[in-house]
Amino acid sequence: MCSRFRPSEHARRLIPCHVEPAIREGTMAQSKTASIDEQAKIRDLEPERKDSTGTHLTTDQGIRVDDTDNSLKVSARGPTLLEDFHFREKITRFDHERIPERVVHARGSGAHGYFQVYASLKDLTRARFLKDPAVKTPVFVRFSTVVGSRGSADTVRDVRGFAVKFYTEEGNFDLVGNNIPVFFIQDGIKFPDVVHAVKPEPDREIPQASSAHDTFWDFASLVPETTHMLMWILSDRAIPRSFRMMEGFGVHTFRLVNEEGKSRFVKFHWKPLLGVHSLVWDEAQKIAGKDPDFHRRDLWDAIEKGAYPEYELGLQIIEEDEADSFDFDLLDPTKIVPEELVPVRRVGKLVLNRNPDNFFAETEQVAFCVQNVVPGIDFTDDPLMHARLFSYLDTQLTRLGGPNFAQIPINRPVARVDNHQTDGFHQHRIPTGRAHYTPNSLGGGCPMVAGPGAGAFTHYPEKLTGVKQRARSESFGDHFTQATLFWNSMSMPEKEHLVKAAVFELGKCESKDIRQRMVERFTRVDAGFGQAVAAGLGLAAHAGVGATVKKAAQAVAQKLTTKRTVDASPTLSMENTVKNSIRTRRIAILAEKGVSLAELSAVRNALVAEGAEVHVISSRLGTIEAAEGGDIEVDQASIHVGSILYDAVFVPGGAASVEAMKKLGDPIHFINEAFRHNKPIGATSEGVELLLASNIKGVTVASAQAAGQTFQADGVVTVRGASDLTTFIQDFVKAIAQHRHWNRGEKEAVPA
Ligand code: HDD
Repeated sequence: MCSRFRPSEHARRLIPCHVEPAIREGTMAQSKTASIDEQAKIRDLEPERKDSTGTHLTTDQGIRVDDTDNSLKVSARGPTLLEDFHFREKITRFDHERIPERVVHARGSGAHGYFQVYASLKDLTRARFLKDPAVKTPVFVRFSTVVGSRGSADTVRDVRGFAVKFYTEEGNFDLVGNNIPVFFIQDGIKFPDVVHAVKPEPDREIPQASSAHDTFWDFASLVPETTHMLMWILSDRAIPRSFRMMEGFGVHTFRLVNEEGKSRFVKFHWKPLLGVHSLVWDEAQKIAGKDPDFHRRDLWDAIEKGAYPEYELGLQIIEEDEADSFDFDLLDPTKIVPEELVPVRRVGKLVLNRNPDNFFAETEQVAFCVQNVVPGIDFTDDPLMHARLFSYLDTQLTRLGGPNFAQIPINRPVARVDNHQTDGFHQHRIPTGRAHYTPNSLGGGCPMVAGPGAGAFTHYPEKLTGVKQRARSESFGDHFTQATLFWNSMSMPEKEHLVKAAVFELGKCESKDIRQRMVERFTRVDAGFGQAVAAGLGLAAHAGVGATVKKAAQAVAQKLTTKRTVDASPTLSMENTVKNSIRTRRIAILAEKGVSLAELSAVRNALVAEGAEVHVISSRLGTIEAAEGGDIEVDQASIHVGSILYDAVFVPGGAASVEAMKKLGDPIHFINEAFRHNKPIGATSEGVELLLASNIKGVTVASAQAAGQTFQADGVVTVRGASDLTTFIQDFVKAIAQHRHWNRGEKEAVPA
């Protein structure tokens, strides 16, 4: 007996009379749905996991193999025989190991975890996973870069994908977002254009994983709607320190629909509990060479060590009747809703606590589809979203080889799947029975459609009228106000980084016309911004700019009187992020033979107690002898690492250790580079001498406690001859929690 769904009128007549009335009427809740807990997806994947420990090698047909190193030949030196089925199978399987990489977001890293809502959101949505705070919904998350190929470096300047698959009891919900809340284009029909422009140029396949080339900026300079997103991509948001330290955004305005059918607009946010932090561009480029897997490794290591990445889900709720109250169109994906106008309500937490068992099976085969929503979450008429509703399913057909990709273990829902979609490449199910059509009487009318009372998805009955046309709404016409808002919201160092990034990117363009057009564009965003970029490129700021800017400003002023707006949004600045913890920060201790064990240990223990990861770095691996005697284990040799792979550096005292380091290029370079990249630097006792021997800039002060000098600069913490390191440690921890010391003077003069 089928006991799940509300039958259609027609099917109802065919339902055998022994089916309960509640089912016939579609009011009975789903009965065969798996109960969901944090481990539900992990359990679901369990039968697919394969551990070959203690087994014999077999062919794909299960036949044991006697030799996998020598092909079958006519004699030891003779030709290979076609009969050798093991050889042919092994080579054939190898030949077909690769599948097409994603056309965008090819490089990514995934992790399992769970999501739990803090309190029921039943006033807002009928989505069950958002209504029950007792439920931990399993998730799989994939972070990615957009432009580069699968093997490209992690730390390139790019948008980062932040895609979350929730395996809810009502089916899969995919929130396929980015770490930037707006997009380059307003209508999905332009997606192939923007992607062709940013990908390596088609004749030379150069450059890899970079927007710094002519075709991208040619497109951008001709398409004003890109302006707001360009500001974000040139900002430090595009070079995150870690996937664990970046925000995520659903970008589009979605709908939440509650049990009563009331709809509200919603913007989805992910807020990392560690705050939002970035790299420095010079550092990011160097890391791409030294450790191209920097972000992937960081995510993997954090999860392995139990430092689980955590993000809060934030909602901006906009009542339907408020939708027109802003100075932009809510359906325009190049716009944010400033948090100062609609606060972000933090409603639940995402925790990533398990690495995949197999990269290909999970991270590569996972297929996110924007169309995957559950009852209570619905779409809006954003034209970018609509293109996505088509594109994601379509792309998986090629990438994953056919229409049964939802049956691949990582993609299959934990909720039951029953339908008449059948056959096709790689069908894994064995549907039983004769009636694979609707309506049927031979199968008891099953599976039957359900009503909302039985958990069915019913599309929000939005009223629509209109004339068919290819057009862009006039309300999508303002491409500058929010770009200017972004500029206005940045701190001074962030503005400097934006200018430098623009100069870098445009300086890589061969066409002067493109540079000039972009300078004009940036000048419309902000005259000072445009002029600074022009100066960096050796160009004149565009003539007539003053008039354009004035006109734009007038238009904004006019809007201000009628619509809700802000002229700066402090929440957009990373300067205002969480800076209260050093958890998971990587800290280098530079040491050679003769280092002070007391200082090294006291500082290391204190940093580890605060949750940091501390490495002793020396000229070679093994152990070094401390000044007090006893050996200290070296974690990394300087040949393997560099300051770019650390968040802060500490130089303990010990005269012999410091004298040795003063004669080596690596420790001096380490200090110079850390300083240049605005990183906290700590030194105790003779360790201060190493700072003085480097090129870093600051002031030297006679030490209060002992002979010699201390060194002072923003984010540089030093002490000489203190018997108690408590104050030093407190100050150093505070400096590390700041992440970077952007206002450090004269850093540009330091050779690194
Ligand atoms: Fe997209 C992948 C995010 C616009 C077409 N997109 C993809 C991924 C993310 C996003 C995170 C990687 C998913 C994964 O890890 O497998 N995309 C976005 C966001 C957009 C956006 C936040 C704007 C708001 N995308 C967009 C448009 C189109 C696509 C307008 C097409 C009309 N996106 C794709 C795709 C991809 C994809 C070609 C490549 C691989 C895949 O889908 O599964 O279909």
